[in-house]
Amino acid sequence: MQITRRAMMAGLAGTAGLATLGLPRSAAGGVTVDLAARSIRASLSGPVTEGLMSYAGGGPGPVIRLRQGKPALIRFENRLAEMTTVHWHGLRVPHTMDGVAWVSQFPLNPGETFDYVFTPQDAGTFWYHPHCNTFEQLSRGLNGVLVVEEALDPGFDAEVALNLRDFRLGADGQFIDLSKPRNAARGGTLGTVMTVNWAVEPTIPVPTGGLVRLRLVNTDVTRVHRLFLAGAEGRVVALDGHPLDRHLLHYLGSKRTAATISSLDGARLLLVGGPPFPEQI
Ligand SMILES: [Cu+2]
Repeated sequence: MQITRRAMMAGLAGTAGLATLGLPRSAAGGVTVDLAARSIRASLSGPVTEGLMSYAGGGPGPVIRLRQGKPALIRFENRLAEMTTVHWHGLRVPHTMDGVAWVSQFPLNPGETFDYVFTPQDAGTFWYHPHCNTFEQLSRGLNGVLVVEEALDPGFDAEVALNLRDFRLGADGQFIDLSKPRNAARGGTLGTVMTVNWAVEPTIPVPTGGLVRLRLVNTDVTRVHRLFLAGAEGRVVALDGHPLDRHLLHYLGSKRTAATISSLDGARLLLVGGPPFPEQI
């Protein structure tokens, strides 16, 4: 008997369901994302830094874009040499998809995979990170921005996701102690290399005269960012995924902030953050 592809698919559709056959589940009508955590080396401040961790090959985790009300399937693989999970910060997901080791799932050993399946209920700016040896994996760079797009496009001219993350590196570019007890008992141990999307003071082009939405995510566990905008008008439109009617872009402390800016003709916008306090390094 000759089985055509069509006949085979019809046959499968007639069985109890694809999942019970061990076939990959798909996010029908939604978004499927392949994601892997891995150890990498990269240059952040000059010398190559060993022992970084990322969900991408050479920089911060990818900006994952999902759609409000559309199912998402995120196929995760742990390529680290240690256990990990993925937590979806701020997203309302089923308990079993929340990625908290020993609470909502068993931690994933090196080489193991897990399908995270959920349907985002809220549009907004979120992020994802491990929830297993969390402090160390986060400090080594393991995180990324997650965007849930509105069901109806609000019509911005451009959108920029900014992942604000400090690293604790010595002059040789290698990690120094990730936390100091003295600082841990106070405001936290600040980083030594301040980055945006893993770059020090990057320049990011935006369309002239355009209405630009910034998606600011502070992926640092200790730092409060005081941000100021020069060269354009800006306003905060949402905080932690909640729309706001508030003016001025001013600060960001362990928060997710969405801001709009109107860029001026030929203007250079400066998003300025204050430096860490030296005595806390
Ligand atoms: Cu979190």
